[in-house]
Amino acid sequence: MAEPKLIVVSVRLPVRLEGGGSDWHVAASPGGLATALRAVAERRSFTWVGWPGIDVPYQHQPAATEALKEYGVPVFLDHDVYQGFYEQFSNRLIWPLFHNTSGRLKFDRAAWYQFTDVNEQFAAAVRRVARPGDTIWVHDYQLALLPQMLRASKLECPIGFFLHIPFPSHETYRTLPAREEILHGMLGADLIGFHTYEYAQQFRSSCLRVLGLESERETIALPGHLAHLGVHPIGVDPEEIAAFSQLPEVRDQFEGLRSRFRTKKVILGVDRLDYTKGIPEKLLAFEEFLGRNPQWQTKVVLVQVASPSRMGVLEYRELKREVDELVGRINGRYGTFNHTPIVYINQTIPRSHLSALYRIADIAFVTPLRDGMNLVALEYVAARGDQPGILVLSEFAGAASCLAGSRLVNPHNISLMADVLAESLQDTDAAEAEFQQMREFVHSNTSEVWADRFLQQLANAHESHRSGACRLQAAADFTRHVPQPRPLFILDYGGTLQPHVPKVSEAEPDLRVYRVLRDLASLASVYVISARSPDVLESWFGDLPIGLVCEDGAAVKQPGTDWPDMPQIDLTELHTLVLPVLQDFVRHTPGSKLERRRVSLVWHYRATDPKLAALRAKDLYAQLESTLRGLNFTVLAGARFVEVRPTDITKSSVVEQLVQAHDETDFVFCAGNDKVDEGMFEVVMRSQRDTTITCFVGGKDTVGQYFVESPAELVSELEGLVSLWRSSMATAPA
Ligand code: GDG
Repeated sequence: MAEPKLIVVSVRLPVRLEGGGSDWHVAASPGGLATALRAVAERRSFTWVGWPGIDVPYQHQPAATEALKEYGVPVFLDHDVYQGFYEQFSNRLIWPLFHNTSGRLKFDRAAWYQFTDVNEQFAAAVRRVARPGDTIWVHDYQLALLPQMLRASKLECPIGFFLHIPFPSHETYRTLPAREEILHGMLGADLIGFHTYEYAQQFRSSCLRVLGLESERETIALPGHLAHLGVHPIGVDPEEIAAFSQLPEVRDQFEGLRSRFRTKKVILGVDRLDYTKGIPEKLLAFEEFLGRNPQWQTKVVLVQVASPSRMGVLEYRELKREVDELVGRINGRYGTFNHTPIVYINQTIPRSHLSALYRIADIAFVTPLRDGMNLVALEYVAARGDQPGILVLSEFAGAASCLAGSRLVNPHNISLMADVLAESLQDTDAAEAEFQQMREFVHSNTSEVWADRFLQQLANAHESHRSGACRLQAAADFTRHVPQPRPLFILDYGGTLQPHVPKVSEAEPDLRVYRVLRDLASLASVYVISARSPDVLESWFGDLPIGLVCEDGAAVKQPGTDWPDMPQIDLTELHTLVLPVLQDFVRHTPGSKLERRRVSLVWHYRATDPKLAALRAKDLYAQLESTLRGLNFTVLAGARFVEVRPTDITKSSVVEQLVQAHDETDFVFCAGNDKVDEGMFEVVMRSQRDTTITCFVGGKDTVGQYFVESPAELVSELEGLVSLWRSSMATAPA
């Protein structure tokens, strides 16, 4: 069998296809990602899936695929679709929004369809090459829908997603028109990686606000799936960068620059020409610095490399005009016959030139308004070897959270940046300690370490899924024949057999639920547990030969009998101690409400602002626990409710009674959908019967042995079981 491989999926392949017709050749086009993954690619079987960077007519695609065979699997995109997917949706909507420049938003429905369509095409390409056990690592926002599409294909592969750009605050995120779809798309991954803790937290907060999904610090539970969050700041390869800087061509470049700037200090900016990179702000700060420090006017030069980027997009063309004008103005004002303050290079320069620039620069001036990480900051530190340099860095770059030793600036504060430049130029020789701190980070968090850590966490995340509950369909394997004596089924109702609905009046069982209970009752002892009153349960199920448990444990009606009297319980403490607390919480938590049941009080917060509700629920739980200490009442924290009820009247205590009352049976099946139902599972699993099946409805994150994703799936499994047992009875020898 072939060795399991790593499938890397990014919008661009790390090579560019050139040529045409049946004559294609491949040119290297390694970006930061290819460099970062080089070490991993050398150690394991590896495939890259991506767009080859050129329009290839349908009839020439086989030849182009053949030419690319060694480098990866191409996804060919029509020019129009690519425009909508890449330039419109990715670069004119997600990019500005995720970088907090939402004034530039453009939503175009056709582009959204093309975005979805391209993600589908990538999913199809991955499905063609993926084998069970392979690892799939999807990169960046353009492919944000892909993880969920791949999960839906049930590939049996760990799926990782890494976001290279920032994740915005939920206030910004929620303005995105396709906000639910994008979150769901990313949440399909086993592991979602971010450069910083802040981005991971903002993602969690958006999941809560937009999707109502509560989460743990590093996991978000979804039906049938647990998405892990990881903080993995990307690195560079400092040894390779240092070795490259020693190549003869780089040395020649360096010597040329040294003699050219012999008597001057050099400040360096290297950016794609992008409005997130803060290039105008940097130029304005330099202008102000020159104005306020005439002694430096002919002794310092700013070399600004601004490599052209996305020139098909209007905003980028406008930025180019703005930068051209600023450079012209500053050079006009402060330039002399022998000195040009800003050396402006609006081209992509060869790597050897860049490397020499990193070495000559006394100060790297990196000023993005927002940036996922910023590789230039890391490359500058790596390229200098042992020679210290000063990094003036925007606090809005992800790198700011890692590079202790950099001089942080707010790029919106032009005067402050001018001050920091002036200070830094005074003490370029005194920056050794700062530089060592940065050096340590860059050498310990290399690109290889980054990739290895991500992939290790991905493997762990995937493994932790597999060791959890199994999907219920496996249960049928243990139980081909109707167990004898009669099996026992204990089924929660709301959220388990029938989905939760906002209005109580719409909560009645549909025909399928009714029928499956009726059929099951012909083979098994069946009990349904609900929060409803005896009257409601009677109106729904009164004519079925099943047991009913009202108000989550207040009373049990045995099959074929009448309801017993409700228990007489002293609820004084509930009404004197608990009721005022809950009323107070209702007053202070808009959207929450109080439900008075016969034996319990319930505070519901389904309609409350999720973040406030989560905080209030925790407070309430803690307050009630201390109020009720030593009393005979229990606090239950369920899905969007907190309930107080007598300790011996809970679902778990009823299940305990039912299991004891049916001590003849060796088969107990119990299903529930809430955290508070887990207590029922524990009772059943402790009961020491030959077969216990405890099934959680709504995902694997449970102490139960099995799971299904929805009430509909549970009902259909029960239908399957009934029909399996009936057919086994029909074929059994007389
Ligand atoms: C995204 C995120 C995150 C630039 N000009 C030239 C040139 N470059 C190289 C630099 C560097 C790369 O391009 C730029 O990387 P950045 O990190 O600064 O920015 P993005 O391209 O926006 O990358 C970013 C990154 O993904 C990785 O996760 O850090 O936040 O936005 O490597 O050296 N290279 C050459 N000539 C140039 O003129 N040869």
